[in-house]
Amino acid sequence: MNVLRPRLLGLLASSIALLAAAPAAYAADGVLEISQACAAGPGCFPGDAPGFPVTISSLAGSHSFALTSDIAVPTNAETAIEISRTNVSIDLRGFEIACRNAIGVPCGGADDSTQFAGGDGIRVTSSSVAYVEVHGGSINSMGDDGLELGAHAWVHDLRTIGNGGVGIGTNDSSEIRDCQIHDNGSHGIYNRTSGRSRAIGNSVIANGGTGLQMILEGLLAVLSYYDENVILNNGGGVAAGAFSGGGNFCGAGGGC
Ligand SMILES: [Ca+2]
Repeated sequence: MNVLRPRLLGLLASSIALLAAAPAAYAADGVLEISQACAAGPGCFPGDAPGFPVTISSLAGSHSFALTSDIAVPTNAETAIEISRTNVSIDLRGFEIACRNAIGVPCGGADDSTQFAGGDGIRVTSSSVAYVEVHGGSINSMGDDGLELGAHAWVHDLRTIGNGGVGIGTNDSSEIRDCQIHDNGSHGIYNRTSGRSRAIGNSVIANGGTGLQMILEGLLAVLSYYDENVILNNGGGVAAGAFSGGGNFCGAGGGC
C-alpha cells in the first residue's frame, strides 16, 4: 500500500473542511457578488458573518458589489445590507431587496423613526461612512428605511416602494437622481444634514411624510437644489431650505 495515500487523503479532507468553513467569496471582474444564498447562509465575502445583514467592510477586499438574486429578509427588524467602509458602489442589477415573510408576503411598515435602528434595505453603520453609490434595482417593503446613507451618497436609477420609514435617506452633499420613491411611510427623500445636495428627476409620490425633506440644520441647508421632480400626494410637499430649479411638478400634499 502506498504510504503517502492516507496522508494525501487527510490533506484533501482538511482542505475540503477549510473550504466549507470559509465565507463564500465570488469575484467576477473584481465585483463581489451578493445573493440570497450567501446572505442568509454562510456570508458573502470576508468580514461578513453568517446571516443578515450582509456586512460590507474593508475586509471584503473590493469597493464594487453587485446583486445576483433578489434578497429577502424575513422580519421587519432585519437589515439586508450594512456598510462600514467609505467609497462603495452597489449595483442591484435589476433585483429587489425586500422584507418578505415565510410565504412571501411583504412585511414592511414598522417604522421606528430612529436612524440606524430599524430594518433598512441598505444602510451605513454611522453617518461618517461616506461616498456610497447605490443604483439599478428596487428596495421595497422594509420595516424601516429603504436607504439610510451618509454624506456624499450617490443614488440613481432606483425604486424605493412601500418601506415603513424613509424612501431614500442621505446626509449632506448627496445626489439623488432618476428614482421612483412611492408609498413609503415617512419622508420620500430625507437629506438629514446641512444641504449641499441635489434631487433631480425623481418621482416622489404618496409618501406619508414630506416629499422632499432637504433641510434645515444650519445655513448650508439653503444650498440644496431640486429640479425636474414630480412631487404629488405626499404628507407634505417640500420642506423649506432648498432651492427649486423651477422645473418641478407639484400638486396635492403641498407646493414646491
Ligand atoms: Ca452577514
